[in-house]
Amino acid sequence: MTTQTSINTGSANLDVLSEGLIELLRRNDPEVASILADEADRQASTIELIASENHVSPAVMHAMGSWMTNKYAEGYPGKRYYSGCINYDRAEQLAIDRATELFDCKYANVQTHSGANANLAVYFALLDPGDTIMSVVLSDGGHLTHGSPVSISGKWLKPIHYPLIYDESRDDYGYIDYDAVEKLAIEHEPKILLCGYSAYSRVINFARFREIADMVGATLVADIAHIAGLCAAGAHPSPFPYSHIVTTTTHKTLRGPRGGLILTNDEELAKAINKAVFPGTQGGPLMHIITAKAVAFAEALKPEFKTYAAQIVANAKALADTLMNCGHHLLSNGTDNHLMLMDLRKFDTELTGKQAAIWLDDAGIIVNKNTVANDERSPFQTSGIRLGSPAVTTRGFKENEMRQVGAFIDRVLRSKGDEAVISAVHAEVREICAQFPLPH
Ligand code: DSN
Repeated sequence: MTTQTSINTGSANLDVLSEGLIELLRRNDPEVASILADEADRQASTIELIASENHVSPAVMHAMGSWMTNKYAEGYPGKRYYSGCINYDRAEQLAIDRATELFDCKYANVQTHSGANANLAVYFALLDPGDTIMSVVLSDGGHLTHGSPVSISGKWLKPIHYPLIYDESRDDYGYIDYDAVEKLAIEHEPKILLCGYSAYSRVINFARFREIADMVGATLVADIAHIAGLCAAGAHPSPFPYSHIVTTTTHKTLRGPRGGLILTNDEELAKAINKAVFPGTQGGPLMHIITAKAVAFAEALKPEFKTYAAQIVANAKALADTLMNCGHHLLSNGTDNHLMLMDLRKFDTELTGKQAAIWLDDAGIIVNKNTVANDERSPFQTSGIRLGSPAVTTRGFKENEMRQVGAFIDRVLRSKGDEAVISAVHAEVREICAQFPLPH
C-alpha cells in the first residue's frame, strides 16, 4: 500500500547531516521522512518550556546515529565479553574520564540507559527488598523511582516521604522541610536518604542532607537529573563532596543524549554500582548513546557551557518574575534554578493544569501539567503546570524574550481559552521562534 506523505521541514534550519538523513529517508522510507521532518518543524516553531527537555547539538545528535549502534559490548572497558570492542573501550573510557572531570569526582558509570535505571541500579547495589528509603513524594515534586507505589521502588522497598513546608504564611513556603527530614530520618533510620527532585525550584542543601544521613548511618543519594547541567557549570552547588552517590539523566540541563549516569568518590560503592548496572539490571550497553554522552560532556566542559547554565537560571527568574508581576502564583514564590511550578488554584479554582497545558499547546507553548504541594487533583488533571528554561535558553532566548513568553502565558490563561486570543499569541510565538533557530 502506498501512503501519501508530505515532507516539509518548514521553519527548521537543518544541519547538513540532518538534511542528508531526510533526503535518504525520503527516497527509502517517505513515511518516516515525513515524521522526522514534521517533528523538526514542530520543535522549531514552538516554545519548549518542559523543564526536563532540551535541544542537543548536531554533534551529540549524530553521534547517536552512528556506527557505534552496531555492537554488543557487555562488560566494561578492557573487560568485554565479545571481541571487536577496541573502539567501544575508547569511547566509554573517554565518557568516564570526561564525566569525572565535569563533576569533579573519582568514579563514573556511564552505561545506565536512563535516570530510572540509574536509581534502580543504586537500589540493587545497596538494598534488600523491604528496606527503607526516604524521599519526597511524587505529587510534591519527587520522582516515580523514589518510592511511588506504581514503581518497583515503591513495591519492593519501604518509602518514607518527607514533606515540604506547606504553611503559606511562612517565607519558606514550598521549600524542603529539613527539620522534618531530620525527625523522620531519626524515627525510620532509612538505608538511603534521597535528595533531588523532578519539580523543585530551590537550591538543595546537600550539606544539611549529609548531616542528617550521617546521624542515622544512611547513604546519601543525590538524584540531580534536573539540575545536572547547572551543577556541572557552577550554577547550582555541587552534590559533592556531600553525597555518597549521585545519579542523573544526561538529557535535561546537561543537554546530552537521552540516558543516565552514576557518580561516586567511593571505590567500594563504585564497584558495587558497576556490578549492579551490568550484569545486575542491564545487558548490552547502548554504545552509540555512550559515545554521544562523551560528546555532550566535552561540550559541558567548555567555558561557554557555564555562560549557558547561568543564562538558564537568569531566564527562569525573568519568567518567574513576569508571571508573579502579572498576578500568578508560583510554589515557593519563585525559583533558584531552571524551573518553576505555577499553582493555578489561586488564579482560578476551576482551572486544571491539564486544561491550561492544552490552551498553551494550542498557542505553540509546550508545558506539562504538574501536581503542586498538597494537590487534591490527580496526576491526570493536576492543579499546576511546570515551566522550565533549558530548551529556550539553548535557542538563545534571553531575559527579554522570557518576559514576552510570560506575557503570552498570562494572555492565554486570562482568556480562558478564547480562540482569537490563542490564535493571536500563536502567531507571535511563531514570529519569535523564527528568530531563534534550533542548534544546527
Ligand atoms: N519525566 C521526567 C521529568 O519530566 O521531570 C522525570 O523523569
